[in-house]
Amino acid sequence: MNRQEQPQRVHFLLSKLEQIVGPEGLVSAPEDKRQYDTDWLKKWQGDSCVVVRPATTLQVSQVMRLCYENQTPVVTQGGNTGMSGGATPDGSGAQVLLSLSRMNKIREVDALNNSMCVEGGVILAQVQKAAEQVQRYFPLSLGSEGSCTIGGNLATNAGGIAVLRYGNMRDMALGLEVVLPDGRIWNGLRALRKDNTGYDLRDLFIGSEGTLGVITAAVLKLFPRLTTQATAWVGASSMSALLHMLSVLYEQCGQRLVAFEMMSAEALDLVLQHVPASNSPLQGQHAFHALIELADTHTDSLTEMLETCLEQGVEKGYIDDAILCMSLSQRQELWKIREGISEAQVRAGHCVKHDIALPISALDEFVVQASAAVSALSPGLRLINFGHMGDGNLHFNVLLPGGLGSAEIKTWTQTLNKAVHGLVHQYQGSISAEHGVGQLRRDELRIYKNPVELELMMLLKQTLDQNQIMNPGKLL
Ligand code: FAD
Ligand code: 2HG
Ligand code: ZN
Repeated sequence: MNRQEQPQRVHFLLSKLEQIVGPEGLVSAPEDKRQYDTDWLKKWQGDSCVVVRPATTLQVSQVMRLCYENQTPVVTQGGNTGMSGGATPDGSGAQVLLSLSRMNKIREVDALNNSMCVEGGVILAQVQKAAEQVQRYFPLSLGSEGSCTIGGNLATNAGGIAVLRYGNMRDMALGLEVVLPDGRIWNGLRALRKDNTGYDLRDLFIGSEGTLGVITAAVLKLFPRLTTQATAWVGASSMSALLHMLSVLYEQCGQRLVAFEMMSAEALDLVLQHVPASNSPLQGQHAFHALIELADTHTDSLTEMLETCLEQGVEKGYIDDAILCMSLSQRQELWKIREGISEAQVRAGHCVKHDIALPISALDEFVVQASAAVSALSPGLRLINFGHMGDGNLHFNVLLPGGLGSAEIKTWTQTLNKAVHGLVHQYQGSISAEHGVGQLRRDELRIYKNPVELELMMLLKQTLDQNQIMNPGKLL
């Protein structure tokens, strides 16, 4: 569309959209649109032509049909907490931003089937609460759980802190309802644990980052409620030592081990510096720290079990110090430190993020080599290394020195990405473990993804989204 055509076309589109969703479902004033057009990290600034907020699946379908017929690109957005710029429109003023924020109903809770059917815009924390009300547990847990949505969690196949026990979001979904790019509704809301009737379309849409369709509802799995917990914080002198500690816990606690979150001394220091009222859990210096949590449905002896493992860890030299939580408030304080890392990075300046996955057995060697590679580039770079070590996912982030201009930031970003992701590739790891590709990793995907896989992905995209209107410029 050329510039002269644009205002007329936008006017036409707005009036048609208003007929579908009513005035309360449209946001068009620039000052009101801004919060949708900018991402959480304030890294990407887009300019949508309008934000449309349908309230039902039928309305989503009608919106998509209209956009399909008019070849108008659509960017789907949930809680807008994504870290890869996937939910931010481009700056053309031509893309419709479809927000799921009004599709926030819990449709059904079936405790006997251990499942729950919810709309795509339901906030994750509300799902967790609804599960608790029927003595069940929904295990996806992220720092953004008060704002991110189930649709966004599915579209990014979110990970978080309990993956080592429960898997990713993909492992917590039974069925989906998806509005296709041409407006057709696929009702795949099956609440079954077994269904071998052909290709798995559900898994195709999970992790597709809004590029294949709009996830309007999902049937989620529920799990037994965890009633006992034991939490500890440990300090170790190396990643290798910490990995041995993880192994002891895995062997002796099995499925009771729900979280093993690592952070380097630099990551901890950053939190202590930038998050008010945070205190170092241990005395003395430790190169690496880990927050460990066991949980179970019944066993009362979890604290003793964890204590025994920690004693063994100290005896064998895997950890140098540890504290075992004795109260709920102490536990909350420790989690506050872990969950404060993202915010601390934002306050500290510009971080070049690397959300990587490696075989757990390769983590130590990788960290030694990658840390040396980063240090060799410049002594002014601060490595903020932390993550979900129990499942092999590191946030191997690098804080740049202050006062850099945008051109220097861009150059540093390219240099660091090349150094870190090049090494990840050598170790057969992934350059996006849990945050998705979005616009952040799109170009790098072409470098590191197997060409056959890429070609198949492009064929699928072409088949499902013939007019290429679903989140263009993201993922592929
Ligand atoms: P959005 O940001 O709105 O969208 C993300 C992507 O999904 C976009 O591509 C968008 O187009 C698409 N999308 C959204 N909704 C739909 C839908 N209904 N249908 C189709 N496509 C859709 N992520 C982790 O995995 N693990 C973590 O531990 C973690 N911690 C975080 C901590 C903080 C403090 C923050 C700010 C973010 C964190 N994240 C984490 C990233 C983010 O919260 C997750 O990726 C989350 O799943 C995104 O959900 P959302 O609803 O905000 O999606
Ligand atoms: C986390 O694990 C999130 O806290 C965010 O995935 C990671 O800030 C980051 O880079
Ligand atoms: Zn994470």
